Amino acid sequence: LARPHPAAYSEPVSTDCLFCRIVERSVPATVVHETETVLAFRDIAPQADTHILVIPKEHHSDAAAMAAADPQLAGEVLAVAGEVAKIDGVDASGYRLVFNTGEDGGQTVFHAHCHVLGGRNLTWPPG
Ligand code: DGP
Repeated sequence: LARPHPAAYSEPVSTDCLFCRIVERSVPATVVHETETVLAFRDIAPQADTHILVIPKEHHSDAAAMAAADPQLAGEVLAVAGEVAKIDGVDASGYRLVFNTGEDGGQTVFHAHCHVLGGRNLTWPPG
């Protein structure tokens, strides 16, 4: 039997997911911007003056799963990333968008999120 497409496993809310808790406001966060489908809030352990996480409100385990299940939503996450860079005033100086994915990628929270990092000269390659 063919296995269902991975997108078929995605759920709007995952009961044991920290970022789903932030979306429903049962865990507090400093919200920077919000749309009907996307939430942006400050990272609890900032790695730069600007360090904002942009997440889909719907639960997807990582960026690839989100893009496979709902490409428009992935685009909305990117658009909000650009908007919060403007809100923090780093759009002119430059900033970095990062989607850590899986263990080797350094992902620790398995709800898709885009890191928006800026406000300092970011080195390359990352660690
Ligand atoms: P990653 O390692 O790419 O999965 O990034 C997860 C990020 O989430 C990490 O930079 C720290 C941040 N984080 C973890 N717990 C919380 C929390 O409770 N609140 C906020 N605002 N950020 C959190």
